Amino acid sequence: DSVGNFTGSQELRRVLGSNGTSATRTGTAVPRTPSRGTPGAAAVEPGAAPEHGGQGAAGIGTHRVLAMDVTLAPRDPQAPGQFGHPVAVPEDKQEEARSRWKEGNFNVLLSDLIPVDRAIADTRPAGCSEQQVHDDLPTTTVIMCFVDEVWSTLLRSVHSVLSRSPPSLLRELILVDDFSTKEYLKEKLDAYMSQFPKVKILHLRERHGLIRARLAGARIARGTVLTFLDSHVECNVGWLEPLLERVRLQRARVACPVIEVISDKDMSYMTVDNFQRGIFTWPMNFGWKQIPQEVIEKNKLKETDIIRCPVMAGGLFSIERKYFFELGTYDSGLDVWGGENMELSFKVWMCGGEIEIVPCSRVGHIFRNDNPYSFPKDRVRTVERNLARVAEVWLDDYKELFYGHAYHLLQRRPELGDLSQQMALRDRLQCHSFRWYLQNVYPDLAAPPVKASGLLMNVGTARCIAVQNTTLALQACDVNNKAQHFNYTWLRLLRHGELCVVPVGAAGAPGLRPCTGWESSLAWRHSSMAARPELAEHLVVQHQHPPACLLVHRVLLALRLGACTATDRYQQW
Ligand code: LR7
Ligand code: MN
Repeated sequence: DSVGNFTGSQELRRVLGSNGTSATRTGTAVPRTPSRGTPGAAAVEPGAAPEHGGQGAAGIGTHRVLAMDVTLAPRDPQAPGQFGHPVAVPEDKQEEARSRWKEGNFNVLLSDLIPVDRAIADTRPAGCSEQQVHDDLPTTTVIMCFVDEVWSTLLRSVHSVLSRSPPSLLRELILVDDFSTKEYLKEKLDAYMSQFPKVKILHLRERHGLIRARLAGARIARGTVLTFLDSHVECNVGWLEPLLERVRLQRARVACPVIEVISDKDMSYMTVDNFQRGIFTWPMNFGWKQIPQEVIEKNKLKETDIIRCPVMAGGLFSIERKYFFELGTYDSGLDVWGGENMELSFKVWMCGGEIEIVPCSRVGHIFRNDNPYSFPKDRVRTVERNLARVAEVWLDDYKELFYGHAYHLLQRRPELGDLSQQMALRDRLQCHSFRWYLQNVYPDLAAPPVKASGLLMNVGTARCIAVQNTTLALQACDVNNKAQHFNYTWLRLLRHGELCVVPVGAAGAPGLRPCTGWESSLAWRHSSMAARPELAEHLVVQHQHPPACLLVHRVLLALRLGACTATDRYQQW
């Protein structure tokens, strides 16, 4: 059962091909009637105790997933949005719908229109309702953080948890109010939730950001397992048992549901493609990537098979509470939003755990284009700083790839705060290297150690730069000559062994100096990759003002640094 596998059950070591990735989900409309009838999981009244397959107190056995399910008998079958169907904005409400959009960055008017306990189609793959789970599944505390969430959407999230989770497994549902400003999220929310003894509300007295807000919830949780959810979700029938089953079987494991799509426009509930892994691309952008069709066929993967993921989306997952704390929870130095899913994913895998998607567990989520709440500081800088913290602690030398793909970070490195505790934690847990992670968990990630390597050929003279002792010379190009071989690193250094090309060396011309790692004054920008196409192929020293270019002097035929001139072939490399 190697960790390089896509799934928990199949032998798969290599990744074939690669498809496009994306973090913005596109859904497929589900059948208009909840046709995938679940003979075994008939409607059960909320509040009724789940039946446990005839097992007495004497022995622990398994039973079928007997999820609580209001889907087949909704309160008001005629209500708009029932069964997850799309809803249209009434003609006379168009203007109102538009103006209310910004309350949540989705169609808030429609959310208010549809029942808070609507039914949705059972989108689980065939076979899920027949699966067995243990009788002694651990209990869970569901933790839902929110800041200024839309009232009806928050209620629908809560109702879906309460009505589709077996009461015996749901220890409590903790709502963490991250210092919301909306009046309705104060006494009115407390009053509404007081009818559900399992719901606890924690009103934070200052804005914590979702990362520290989750931690505040986790600290008071009493369930064996923590299950985190966003506050604009709808849990589908049978969502909880398979997650808890996977954690029960292996405590060092994070179990994630398939995240389905609640349309921000018409509030319909849509299913998504199967066989998708959670992955990231540089500079640490989360996305989903389809397992290649030939891999699915060759290994006879089934839609219900567990899918192992290099990283998780971040919002929806179950993790054993004690294990979460053993891992040091999140880096609490992460601010507001972003990057914490990368941090926990790397930590889990590199320190002996695993992350998987459980296809029989499905939860809808409203995907939207922008955060509907304010960031205490600049949004982009907050996320970049979080990611840089993660890179510094977990990526080893590969952090250069992160910085190299976020070029501007090379020029203005974010102030990262103290990382010593995170470093010490990684030491204490004796975690694997990032190289191990790449080889064993995410072998299909392109992570070349340098951006480019080879000869530095001047276009105007067709001659190449060579290292002669400790100076630079121009020579006839020769690929077999090691002295002409350079690496162009992710930190934009032109490197030959331990030596770096510096803009101005001892002789006032470009020269060589021992590299010292991070040194933006030695960085060369190869501008074919830049926003100035007129400087295509130039090697530009960015930190000089005005920027200077590496060139071959037309008369002396020697290396110089000079004013950048577009289309000058003596400046092209
Ligand atoms: O300061 C904040 N305080 C909060 O309590 C900011 C947010 N929040 C709450 C917020 O109300 C929401 O319930 O935290 C939750 C997540 O915030 P969203 O919904 O704005 O985040 P998202 O869905 O756009 O982003 C995804 O990435 C985040 C990175 O930090 C979190 O991990 C989210 O939980 C995560 N959501 C998902 O994984 C659902 C699938 C989306 C994807 C990919
Ligand atoms: Mn969300």
